[in-house]
Amino acid sequence: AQEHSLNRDCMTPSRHVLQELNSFAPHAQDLSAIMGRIALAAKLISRHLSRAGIIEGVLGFTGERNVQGESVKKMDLYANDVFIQVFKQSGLVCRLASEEMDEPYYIPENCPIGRYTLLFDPIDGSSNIDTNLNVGSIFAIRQQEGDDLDRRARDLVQPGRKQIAAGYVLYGASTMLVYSIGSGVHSFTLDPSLGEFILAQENIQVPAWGGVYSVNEGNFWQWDEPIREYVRYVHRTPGYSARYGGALVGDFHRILLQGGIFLYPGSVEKPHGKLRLLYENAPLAFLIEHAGGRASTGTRAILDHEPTELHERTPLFIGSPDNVAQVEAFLQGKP
Ligand code: AHM
Ligand code: MG
Repeated sequence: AQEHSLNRDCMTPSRHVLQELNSFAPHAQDLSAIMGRIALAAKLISRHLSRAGIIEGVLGFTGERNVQGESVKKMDLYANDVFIQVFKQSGLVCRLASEEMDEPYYIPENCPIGRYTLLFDPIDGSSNIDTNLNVGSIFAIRQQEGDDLDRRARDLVQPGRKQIAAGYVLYGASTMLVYSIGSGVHSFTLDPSLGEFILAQENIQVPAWGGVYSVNEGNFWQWDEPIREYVRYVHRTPGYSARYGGALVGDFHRILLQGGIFLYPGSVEKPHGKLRLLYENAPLAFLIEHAGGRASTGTRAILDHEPTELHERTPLFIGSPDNVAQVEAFLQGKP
């Protein structure tokens, strides 16, 4: 029994990657090292968040606006820098693209051998920070393709099917890391006494149906009629419960474990919704598909959507397969 529990205590994300892939597989060592660096980024961000209000630079805005015209929070910048710093001198990742950066960031010293690209949302749901509610980080790993110096990063502007791994960190009551390299979805909890992420649950499967629906109903009058019809249907049908936390990672985590659906439809103001394909929708779509669920733009799988630009947005309907199919039926006018 002791051996079993020690084995479990030593199951960090880097080691888990080696267990999942054959250790001699071409990418195994690289992906294991990448996961180790992401875990370090998560710990740095988690530590910073946990001292909000007592150290400088956690709460509030920087006074600047990002590429998409949104006000930048101090934590957005800190977390973005953390991801860049942990991959310096890694020889792994040549380029990083994030929600907070206009163009991809190059790490020239890694480029001769760096074979991967990291796409990430450093702090997702950052409006939650100032009130001490959960936020997250989202990431995806792709094989480096094309010319390193192509600043427009055409090779990154490709469907989510190109992802070889994806995951998120949830900074909640505890800090969790959830990832997949295409063989199941696995979660880890940060043990603060050890400073390590330790395996919590392997091969997570989303329930086929769930009663939770998660959507910002403040946008009701901005939606197209089919979405309004769906939400009216939910209101008059027993068995549904609304849950919306303002941070996608937290809302998604609940649905992954307990079933249901998260919706961010297009609206009059934002016809493609708010969430970004490459940093938010595609990584979570990768996870949900590997957990037996579905993610849809309303008309096709998120992972098959062909982007035309780096910071592109799409509507998002993600969660239990039966719930997603039902929303699609409403959108097609045949519920
Ligand atoms: P952010 O990455 O700029 O923080 O924006 C994404 C967040 C999601 O976490 C969340 O689901 C959504 O925005 C909430 O938006 P809204 O306030 O419109 O409901
Ligand atoms: Mg985000």
